[in-house]
Amino acid sequence: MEEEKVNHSVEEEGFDKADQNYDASDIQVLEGLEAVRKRPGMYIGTTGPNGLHHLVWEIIDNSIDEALAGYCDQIIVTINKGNTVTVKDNGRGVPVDIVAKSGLSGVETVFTILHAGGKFGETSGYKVSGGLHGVGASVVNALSDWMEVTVHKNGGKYYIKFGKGGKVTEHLKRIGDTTESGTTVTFKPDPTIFLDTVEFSYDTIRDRVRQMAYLNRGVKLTVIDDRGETPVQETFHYEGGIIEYVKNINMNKGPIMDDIIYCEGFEEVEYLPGKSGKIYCEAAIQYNESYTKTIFSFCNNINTHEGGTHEEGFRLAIQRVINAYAIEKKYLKDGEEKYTVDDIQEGMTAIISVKHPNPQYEGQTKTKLGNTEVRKIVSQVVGESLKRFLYENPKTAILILDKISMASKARMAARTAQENVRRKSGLELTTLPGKLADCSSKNPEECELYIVEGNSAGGSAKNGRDRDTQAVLPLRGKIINVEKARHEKVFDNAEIGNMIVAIGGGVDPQFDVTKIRYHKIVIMTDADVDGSHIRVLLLTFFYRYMRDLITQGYVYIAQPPLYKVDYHGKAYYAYNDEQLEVIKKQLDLKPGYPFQRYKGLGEMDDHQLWDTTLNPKTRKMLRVTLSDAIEAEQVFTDLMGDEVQPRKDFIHKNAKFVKNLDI
Ligand code: TSJ
Repeated sequence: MEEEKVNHSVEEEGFDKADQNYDASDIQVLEGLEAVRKRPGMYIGTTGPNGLHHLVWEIIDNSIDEALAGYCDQIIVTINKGNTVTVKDNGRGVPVDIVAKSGLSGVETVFTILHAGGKFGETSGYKVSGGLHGVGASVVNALSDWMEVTVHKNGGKYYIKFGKGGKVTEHLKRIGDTTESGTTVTFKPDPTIFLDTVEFSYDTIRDRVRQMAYLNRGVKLTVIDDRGETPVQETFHYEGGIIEYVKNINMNKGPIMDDIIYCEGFEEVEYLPGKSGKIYCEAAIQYNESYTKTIFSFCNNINTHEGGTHEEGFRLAIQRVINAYAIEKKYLKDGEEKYTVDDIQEGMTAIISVKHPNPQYEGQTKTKLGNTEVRKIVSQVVGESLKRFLYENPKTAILILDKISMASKARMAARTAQENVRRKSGLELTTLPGKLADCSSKNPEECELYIVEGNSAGGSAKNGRDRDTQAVLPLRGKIINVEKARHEKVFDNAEIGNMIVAIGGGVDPQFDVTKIRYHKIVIMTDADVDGSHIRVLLLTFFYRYMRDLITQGYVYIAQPPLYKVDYHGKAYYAYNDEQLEVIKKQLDLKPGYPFQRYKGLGEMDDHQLWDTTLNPKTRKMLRVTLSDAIEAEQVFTDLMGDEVQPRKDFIHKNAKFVKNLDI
């Protein structure tokens, strides 16, 4: 009962109070590690694969903090045989002497006492980083089967080991001499906590480690997978930091300039009464020849998906500086409409990264930066650097201003055209397309829209579906590649227009996910190269023009079977090669017994389509929830870009893309 109360108070008081009391030298005991084990979700969001990997991020963050403090430039992350993880850095080493407040050694304090501010949600929303050490290591310890720490410091090598749940099993002792310094931590996640899986994903860890290398320039990060026959190893080290990040994103997008506009600055602010700290701000910008914007923002190395005050400051700056420059250089004449932020961001790739001692996160997924003081700082830093860049690089400035001016003209032309069309035809944007076979239910929660490749499959789907809740929109041929087309062209495309009207939520930046008419949008394409191409085109369209549809998990990929075996008048379906083998075995079929390999959806009749792909009771579907827009960006870039090499890898990457989806 006592413990219940402790838990409760932590939930009630939450972050604000904990934060006010927190100080690097004033470590507070809030509750025992037992509380973490009781409610792991409160600390790491989930006990699924995301939560499992959170453990690794928590440990790496400590080494990154040491690097940001200027004492560490190398971090090695190893996935060992047996699915343990080791993080090693060459920093100063976690302090080993006794901490007055706890009466324990520094190491033991960091690993056994739950620190204020260490509470973080699924989104890593509440993360205090940048100089405040030890945050989260105790949470990892609490959720580990065992954990060991080696510290090299002041000529001595120290060792401590913890058992299940973080209890000390071998106290800190000096086990030898050393000339090095640094911290090495190894842990094994507790399988009684992580019931789904305790297997680490190399790709997931590699992607995050690479991102950390981009966001923290100069730090050399290595990731090693030691589980296989031959070890796999990659090292990431970017002296240019986010400059190289932007270059990488633009690699296949056709940059229109060689340089990157780099902005940097910091300001000391009183973020709470009596508490001051430095807020660092960095941004890197480069234009490419596409018509889409690719802007990612971070606070304390966390991707702020929902934007926030740093992005607002960025927008204020680019709008102010670009318009002032355009007026001065006579791009804009007296009385002409100013460039909008959308005009300026067309074809812009940018990374915005701030580091804040006391970040406040808001929004549905707690990934929106809320600190109001950040707006002005980012606006000033970006404003000054951008202005300087334009004056120092007049040739590049012309390329940029030409691009923006074209975007602006196109926007005005599109607006006029749209108004004309609407006036002339009296067309209401709500008229549902004729090709759509809608469902009778008007309750979006139970409604599904099948977007089906090809007319014949569309016909089978229309006949085979449940008319109450399942709507079918057949697609004729390929849809436009939105990555390479102007906005007006995109909206001219009939297939796209049909989808927009059918789905009913409009398009970004005004897309309103609360207005969509179906809560499941199911992409149904053939299991061949064309099918996967169409699928990627559709996903790209949703990603660019209805992003919330994807981020909130409304998009699915139908899984039609690949094989059918007819046996004694019954049909057996297999969705992959393994299943086909199982069926052959179970039916005890002789080698050479015929089976059908479906080349397209069109080969199935209504009933077969219903049985295998449409019937909610028996079908299988993949849910598309891109948790990391940045990874998606790389995949889309590779797939959709002009470069030949990435295209060659099309099938391969497409497989990776689907794997990247949370299923
Ligand atoms: F969190 C952790 F304990 F698990 C952990 C901490 C894990 C790893 C891999 C590295 C670290 C870590 C901590 N690396 N470097 C440090 N540095 C300190 O803790 C440290 C050392 C000296 C001083 C000082 O003021 O002298 C201050 C700090 C924060």
